[in-house]
Amino acid sequence: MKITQERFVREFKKQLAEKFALDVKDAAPIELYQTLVSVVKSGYSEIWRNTWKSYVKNDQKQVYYFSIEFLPGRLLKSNLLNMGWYDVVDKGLKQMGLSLDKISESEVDMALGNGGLGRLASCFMDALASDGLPGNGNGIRYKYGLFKQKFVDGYQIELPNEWLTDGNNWAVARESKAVDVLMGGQVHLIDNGKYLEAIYEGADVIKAVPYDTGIVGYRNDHVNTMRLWDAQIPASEEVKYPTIEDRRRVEDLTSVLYPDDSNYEGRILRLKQEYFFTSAGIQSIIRHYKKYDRPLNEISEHIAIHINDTHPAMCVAEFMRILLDKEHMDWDEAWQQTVKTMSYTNHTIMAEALEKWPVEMLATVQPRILQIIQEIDRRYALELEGKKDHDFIERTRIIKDGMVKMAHLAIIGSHSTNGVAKLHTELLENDVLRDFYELYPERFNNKTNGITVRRWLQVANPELSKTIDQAIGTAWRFDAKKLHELEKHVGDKKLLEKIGRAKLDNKKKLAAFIKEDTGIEVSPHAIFDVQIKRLHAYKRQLLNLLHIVKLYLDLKDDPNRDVEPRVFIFGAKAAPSYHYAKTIIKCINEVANMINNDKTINDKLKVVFLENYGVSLAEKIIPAADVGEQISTATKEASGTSNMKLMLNGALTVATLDGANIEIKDHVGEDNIFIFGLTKDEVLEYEKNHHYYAAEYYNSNPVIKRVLDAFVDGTIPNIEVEGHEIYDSLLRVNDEYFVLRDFASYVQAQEAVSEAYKDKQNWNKMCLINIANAGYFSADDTVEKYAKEIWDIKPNSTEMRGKAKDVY
Ligand code: H53
Repeated sequence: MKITQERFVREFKKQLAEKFALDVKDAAPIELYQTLVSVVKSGYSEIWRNTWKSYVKNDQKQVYYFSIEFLPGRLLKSNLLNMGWYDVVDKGLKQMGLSLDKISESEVDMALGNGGLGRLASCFMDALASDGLPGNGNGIRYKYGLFKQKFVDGYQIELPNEWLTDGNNWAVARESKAVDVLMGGQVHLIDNGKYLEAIYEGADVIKAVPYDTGIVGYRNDHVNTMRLWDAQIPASEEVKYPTIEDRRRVEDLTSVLYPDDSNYEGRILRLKQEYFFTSAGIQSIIRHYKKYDRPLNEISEHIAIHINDTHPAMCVAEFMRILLDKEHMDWDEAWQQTVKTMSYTNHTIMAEALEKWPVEMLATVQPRILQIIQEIDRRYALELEGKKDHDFIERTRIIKDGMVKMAHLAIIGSHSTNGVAKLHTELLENDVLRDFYELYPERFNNKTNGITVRRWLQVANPELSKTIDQAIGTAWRFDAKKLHELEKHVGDKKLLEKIGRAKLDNKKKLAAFIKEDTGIEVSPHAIFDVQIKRLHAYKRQLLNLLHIVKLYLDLKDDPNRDVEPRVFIFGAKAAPSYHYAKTIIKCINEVANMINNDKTINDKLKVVFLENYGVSLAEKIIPAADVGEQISTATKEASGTSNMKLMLNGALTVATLDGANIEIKDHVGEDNIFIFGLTKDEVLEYEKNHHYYAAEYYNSNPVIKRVLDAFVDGTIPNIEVEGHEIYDSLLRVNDEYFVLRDFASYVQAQEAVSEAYKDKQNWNKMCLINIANAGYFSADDTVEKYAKEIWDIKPNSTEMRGKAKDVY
């Protein structure tokens, strides 16, 4: 729909009157928001329908991205931007005395994910649509999103996140597309003369109802679908669930998102969730495929299914189940189609995150799926007999010691396994999945993660976006790699000043938000040093904290010390059951209290821990960051994506040589990033030879000793228990993540940051180089590589990218 300001205002007023019988001046923010969503939706619904129809008409190969998490955040502004409506709507609302920023605040974040994995899935959704690619999301519509975080006396408290209270205005429920998912009970295979028939007894029938959300591509008349499934009781089964508790047993299946990131809890409900959305998705894909009478032994030429981490690994077995039991295909043919259809991304090498499920548990969730996995495993071992030694086969088979290894299922059952950054893929190939790499070298590949530059720069940081437009035009808005043209302007002092000014404006906004949210006053002229990510020991928020305590103690020794003022900003949720992570939160909060209330410190040092970190809060923090902390122990962070978002917004990175940090360094050059710490080889060597003794660093480095002592000698108040826990984890449990080993090197890097900040012009130059190189981490390009090298799908639109001009 072509929109003009006049037309938008008319439509908005009309829908407000129809929906709520209200005038603009009488409407509450939520009513204004809901009206705006309806107007926006009516703007893309026809394109949505046409996109889908064109896939069918052109018989186009499509990818289905299966992910147990999606973390889209708010959709309003990003949809407006992608539709090309942003400015018109902004002005139209102003004309009515309204503000887009304020209305947008009424949108509750869609927080159906924990962190990097879920946010990546949403960046990919946006990129698939913007690349004009036929791509669909498949996941779970949790009734409760990731918990709301509050701090009480410095401790994290979790509150339920009932994001659906006002309804979700973007999604469309499609009862007519519901499918039945069978769980539990028993299964018998009966030879009926023609084929083996699977007879289910005593299984629960669960109705999976899809909720579809349109994913609008950037100015290309292309809208894809993210399909999230809700669990309901089928009408025919109502009598089986007479009490509220009985009903809950079914409905609770999609109630809560498990709040763990890079970790898994072996709970049966989680396994049920995994089977539920996997089965619902696969059934609906095959049903749709069959609608057009296409032969099933060619299905892999028409659809690709992506397994995002191991949670949807049962896709392999469910696909086999349908081809075997419902379509009566023979095993070999079904297996061939399955392997050709499936692909898998590994997102971690951390042992605790690699899912293993007890065989008995899988038997109670879906006995037929277990049978199929057992058969895949048996055939796998048989196939390798005589080709590989016994140990190799035992190490790599799917079922071992009564546990089903989901990563093995995903690798054996798919044609592609990729890591998410060069280093990560290298570690998979040479270390964690070495055996499989030896077996299937052609299946392994790297796809370094990417982010959507639209949300993380165009929407989140309009000031910087405009500055960039003035320097290099608007082509970067269609092709983020064009940001690189900024490098030609590295000597343009006016531009450098403007970049500095945009940052200062954003810092002022964040300072106002911090004041309103926490009561803490911070100076926008201080360095804003940001660490935003899940709280996890390997991400080493603790290293950051130890450095802060050092700076504090230095200032206590010498209050007149000449320091570059800093505001340390944290945003992080800890899994509710992750005790150590919560201890670190408490300690950060108490250090913050101590420092912020110490009059002798003044504006030289401030520590702010913002509550309830999520996508929308990230959009406020990132544009205002001067420094991004990417300080995980080398080898532990598969990729990281906040590193990319922060550099894109002109923050300089303090980084270990871990995950995608290495590729960031390769792009910006060593002079434009602050690298420190152990390398991958050093970490692996320590881990192999066990000759790291943290206490040596404590005993030999008086700074470390003094900082650690502050945790146990009462210097930092209110952490009697927590302080000891930290102290013991480093000295008695021997510092699993090499915090003390990297401390001195980290301090040095931080000193270099302070020194560099003194020369503002040079600092801004470094920022420019970071912005200019961030385009290499655009999700549009990452997804294009998946499309070409893994999924074999092609764009259907007439390549609008780069063609629409004069956006702003
Ligand atoms: O996935 C991100 C990576 C990040 C990694 C993260 C992740 C999760 O958020 C959850 C589970 C998991 O196995 C991995 O920790 O390094 O950037 C996207 O790839």
